[in-house]
Amino acid sequence: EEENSHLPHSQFGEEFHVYYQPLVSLQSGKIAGFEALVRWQHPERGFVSPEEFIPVAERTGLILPLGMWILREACRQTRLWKTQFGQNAPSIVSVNLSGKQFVQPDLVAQIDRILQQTHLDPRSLKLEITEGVVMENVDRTIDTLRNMKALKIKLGIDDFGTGYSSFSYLSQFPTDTLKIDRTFISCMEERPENRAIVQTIVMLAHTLGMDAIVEGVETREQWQQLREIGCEYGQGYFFSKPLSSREATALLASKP
Ligand code: G
Ligand code: G
Ligand code: NA
Ligand code: MN
Repeated sequence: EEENSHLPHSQFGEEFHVYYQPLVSLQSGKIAGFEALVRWQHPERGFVSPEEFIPVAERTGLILPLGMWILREACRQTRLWKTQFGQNAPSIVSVNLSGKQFVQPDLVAQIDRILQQTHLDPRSLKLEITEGVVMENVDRTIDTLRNMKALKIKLGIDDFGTGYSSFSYLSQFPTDTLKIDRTFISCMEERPENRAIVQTIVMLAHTLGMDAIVEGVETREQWQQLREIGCEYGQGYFFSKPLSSREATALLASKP
């Protein structure tokens, strides 16, 4: 089929791996889901950070087939966990979409096809789009987000607080979560104004009918503060670093 116009999946699978970082409910401390994060193990260069290769993949267009491979892989794994762990399976997998992917005219059709192929319940999939990308062309964004929402998937705004948001538009986005950029969390203890900013963003999320997620939670102290603020979910090294699918499976198996 038309997949033949891209590299075969197996070629990505040799060097690229999808890792999974737990998303934790801050109230209960339980795993609510995972964020899928791509890793590249280059045969000569060794580990290459996505911060390095994602921008290159965007420029060259490789992000389109690679991004779809990542999405399919994450959906396949999540569906597998569902059959393995049933009620105790993570209820959501969150996958990052790059700006270039977001503006593809056939994006929604491609997502729909992957959901069909992997038999994943669309309510178990969330797509994360950065604040910078959603604010680039808000009319197009509202259109695209609505079409995505029609698939019954979840949507999240990523790296919130680093770009420039128009709040009037934000209220028109059919998004489910607002993820607060980790730069605000990292110096929350030393700088009280950062705590106020986090608190304000959490309130903003709730006002807009969204749940708040914080990333970069590295200490118990931060976890406690964020829980007091009323933030629903967190991820970060305090809970777990991103895990290979094997490690993530072992973690799920170890939970009662
Ligand atoms: O996993 P790590 O924190 O090293 O990721 C570094 C950057 O690469 C982050 O901005 C993250 O959002 C991005 N990134 C990681 N995995 C993916 C992916 O699968 N797709 C896209 N578009 N970006 C990713
Ligand atoms: O841009 P995005 O939010 O998708 O990036 C997620 C990146 O953050 C990943 O590369 C992941 O490895 C990294 N990350 C996850 N948890 C932590 C943390 O607690 N501290 C720091 N510094 N980075 C983290
Ligand atoms: Na992300
Ligand atoms: Mn982020």
